[in-house]
Amino acid sequence: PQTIYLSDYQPFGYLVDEVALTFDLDPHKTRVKSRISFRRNPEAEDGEFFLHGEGLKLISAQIDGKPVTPKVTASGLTCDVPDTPFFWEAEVEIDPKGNTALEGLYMSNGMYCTQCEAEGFRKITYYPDRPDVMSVFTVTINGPHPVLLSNGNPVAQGQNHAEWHDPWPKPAYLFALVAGDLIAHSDRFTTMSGREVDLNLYVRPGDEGKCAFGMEALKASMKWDEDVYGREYDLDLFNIVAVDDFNMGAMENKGLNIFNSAAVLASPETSTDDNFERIEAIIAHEYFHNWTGNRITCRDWFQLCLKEGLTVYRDSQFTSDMRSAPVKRIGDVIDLRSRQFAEDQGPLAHPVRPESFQEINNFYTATVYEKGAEVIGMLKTLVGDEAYSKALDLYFERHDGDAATIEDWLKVFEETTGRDLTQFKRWYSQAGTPRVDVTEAWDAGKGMLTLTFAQHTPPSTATPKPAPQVLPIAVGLIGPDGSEVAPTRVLEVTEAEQSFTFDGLDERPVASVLRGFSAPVVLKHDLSKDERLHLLAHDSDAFNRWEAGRTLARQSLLSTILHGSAPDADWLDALQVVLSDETLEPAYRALMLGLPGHADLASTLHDTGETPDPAAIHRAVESTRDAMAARFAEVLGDLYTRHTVDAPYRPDAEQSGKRALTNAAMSLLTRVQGADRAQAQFDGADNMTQQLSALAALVRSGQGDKALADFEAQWRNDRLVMDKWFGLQVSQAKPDEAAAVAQRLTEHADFNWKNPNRFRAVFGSLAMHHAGFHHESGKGYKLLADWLIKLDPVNPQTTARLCSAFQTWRRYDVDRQKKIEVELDRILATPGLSRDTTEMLSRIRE
Ligand code: BAL
Ligand code: ZN
Repeated sequence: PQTIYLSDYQPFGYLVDEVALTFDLDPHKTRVKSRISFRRNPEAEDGEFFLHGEGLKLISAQIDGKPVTPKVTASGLTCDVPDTPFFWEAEVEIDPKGNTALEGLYMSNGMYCTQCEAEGFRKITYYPDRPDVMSVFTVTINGPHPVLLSNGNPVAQGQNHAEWHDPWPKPAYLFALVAGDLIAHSDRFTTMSGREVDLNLYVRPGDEGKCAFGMEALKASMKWDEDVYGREYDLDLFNIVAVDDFNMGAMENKGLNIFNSAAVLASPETSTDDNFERIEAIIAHEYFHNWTGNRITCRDWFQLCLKEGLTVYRDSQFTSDMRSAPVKRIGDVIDLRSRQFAEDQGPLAHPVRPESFQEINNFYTATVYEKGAEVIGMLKTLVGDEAYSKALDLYFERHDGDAATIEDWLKVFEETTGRDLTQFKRWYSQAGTPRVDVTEAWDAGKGMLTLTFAQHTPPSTATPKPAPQVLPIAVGLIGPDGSEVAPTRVLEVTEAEQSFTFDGLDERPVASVLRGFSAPVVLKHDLSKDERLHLLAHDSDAFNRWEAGRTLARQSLLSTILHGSAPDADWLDALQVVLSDETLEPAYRALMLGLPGHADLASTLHDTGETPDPAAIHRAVESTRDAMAARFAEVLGDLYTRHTVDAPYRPDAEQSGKRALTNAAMSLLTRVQGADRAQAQFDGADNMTQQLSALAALVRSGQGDKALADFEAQWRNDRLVMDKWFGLQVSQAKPDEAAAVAQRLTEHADFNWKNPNRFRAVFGSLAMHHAGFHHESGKGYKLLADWLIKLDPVNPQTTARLCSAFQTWRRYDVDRQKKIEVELDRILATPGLSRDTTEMLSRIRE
C-alpha cells in the first residue's frame, strides 16, 4: 500500500463553488447524480484534474453538458478539462445494501445512512475527497421513505422527495444523508442572539422512549458553548439520527449528526449511569465540532488533532462543569494511561500529529484524541485562562471558514501571548510518553526545598531522537500537620534537567507533584510510604490524593505479584479512613476503592524490567480484593446502607456517585458475605445500573446462571441491553474460561457479528480481559485471530481497530510472544487482507 506524507501536501488544483447532488435511492442500485462547478485554484501549481472514487459504477460523465470519457482507475478518475471555469456532471450507481464496511452510503435495519469521515465520500460519487476542498452543497433525495434528511436547512419537502441546502461551505467528509421510517423526538432551542432552532432526534419506531436524555444533553451543550466559548449555532435546524450499525461512536456532519445508537439512546431501565454520562459527553462532543471541526476544519488528515484534540478537551470541560471536575479528571487519566500510554509505549506509537499513514482510519487513536486534548490542557495551563480565551476568540475570528493547520492554531497563541511556542510544538511532532524523575533536596538551615526534574522520552520508530519537552508541572507542598504550606504553583520544565526551589519553610513538607495530572508523563517520585500515606490523608489536590492511594495500591499489588506478600496493611488502614470520610463525595470514594487494571500492572512490571505474568497479576488482584472485602466489611456494609438511593432514578452526578459507591461495596461484600445481597439487588432493581452491577457480581461469584437467563429473557428484544449481556459474560469469566465463553457466545442466535457493537461486545471484552486473553493456552489469541480474519473482508475498519489488542505483545514471555506471532502472521497471510488491517498488523509486527 501507498504511504502518504505530511511533507508532500499540495493544495488541490481546483476550487469548488457549488455541489448539487441528486440521490435516487434503491437498496442495490442507488443512482447518484452530481453537478459540480470547478475553477482553477490560483494557489495551486498542479492542475491535474483527479477525482477520488471507489467502488462506483460510472454511468455517464459530462463537462459543460458535453459527454466526456474519463480515465477511470480503482481509486478515482482523471479527465481533460478546460482552463476556464466549468461544470462537471456525472451519474454513478452504488450498492448501499451490499456496503458492509459502513463507509459511504449504506443500509442499517432498512434505513439509509452515511459515514464519510475520513474518506467515505469517494464511495458515493467522484469528488476531490479531501478536507481542504470546501463547498456549498444542495442535495435532492428521491425515495419511498417518510423521512429524507441531509445537511443544512430544508428547501422543499414532498411525497418521497426532499431538497436540502447547506449554506456553510464544507468538506465532503461532513456530508450526510439519512432516509427511512423514523420517528422524531423534537424540541427547540433559542440561541444567544434570539434565533429559534428546531431540534430533532430521529430514531426507529420503538425507541421513542429513549430520546429525552439525549435532547436535554444537546440543549445543555448548545447553551454551554455559548456561555463558555461564545459560540452560537448557525442553522435553523439541528438533527441527530440514531443508527444501529456504526463503526464509531458518532459523527459531526453539519446539521445532521449521525450517532451509533449506543451513544445516544438512553433510559433508566436500559442504560447505566456510565452510559448516561458517556452519551452526554458524546452529544456535547459532536455538537462542539460545529465550531471546532466544521466552521474551522482541517487542511489535511495529518491535522486531525486540530479538531479532535480540541473538541475532546472542550467536551471534558463540559463534563467537568456538569458533574464533578475531580472525578472527571481521574476517570480521564485512568483512560489515558490504559489506552494512550499503551499506544505511545508500543509499536503503534505516533505523534499527536502523525507525519505519514497508509490508511487514515487507523489514526483515529487515543494519541490523536486524548493526548491531543492533554496538549490543549497544557497550553491552557501555561498561558492561563484569560489568555486561552483570548487566543480562542482570535482563532474563531481569523480561521472561520478555513481548513487550518496546527501552525495556524499555535500562531494565535503566540500572537495573543507573545510566547514562543517552538519547543511546545514538539508535543505535536514527537511520539512517546516522557518519563520524569523528581528528586528532592532539603536544606533545613535555609528552610528550602529544591525539586530537580530530569526528563527523558524513550525513543521509538516514529521518534528515534526525542528532544526535551515543555512540561507544566503543578506542585503544592503539604506540611507535617497536613495543611497546605505552599499552594499550587506551575513549574515550567523545559530542560533535560532543571531545578526549582521553594523557600521560607519551617519544616520539611511533602511535595505534591503533578497535581491534576498537569502533563501526560510517567512521573517517578521516590516518596517514602509514609509520605504517600500523608498525601493520601491530606493532599488538598483531589487528583493527587487519589494518585497517592493508587500508587500505594500499585506498590502493594506489585509486591504481591513478585513476592507473594499480603496486601499492605498501612495502605488498607489509610484507605479505610478515606472511605469513611463523609465529607468526600461518594463518586470520589468509589474511585478510591478501584485498583490499577491488570494491563496497568503489566505495564509497570515491564517498565521495571520484569516480564508480566497475566495469571499472577490476576491472582494478586483477586486476593487483594478479597483482603479489602474482609477488612472493610463493616464499613462497606455501612456505606451500602447509608448511600443506597431511594429517590426516583436520576442519571445525575449525585445519584450516580452514590450508586458507584454502593455497587463497589456490594461487589466486594459478595466476596465475603455470599451472593444474597447481589441477588436481592438484581431482583429488586428498577434501573440498569443496579441490575447490571448485581449481575456482574453474581456472575463473578459463580452464581449468576439464573440471573443471566432471567436477564436474557427480560431483554432479548433490546439490542443495546443484549450487548451488555454478551460483554459481561466475557468480562466476568474466569481466565481459563474467557475464550471458551466468547466462543460459545458466537454460537448464540443473536450474535450478529456484522454489527460492530455486538462484535465488540464479545471480542472487545475478550481483548480487555487481560488474564483471559493472555491465557497461557493461547486460545484467546487464536479465537480473536479467527474472527478478525472473518470480519476483515466485511468491515476492515472495525477489524483494524481490534488488532490493537496485540499491540503490547512484546511485553510478555517468549512462549506467549511465539503464540501471538503465529496468529499475527496467519492474519497477515490472509489473501486480500484490507489495507487497514495490513497496516495495523505490519506496524505491530515490526
Ligand atoms: N469525527 C469523527 C467522530 C468524532 O470524533 O466526533
Ligand atoms: Zn470528534
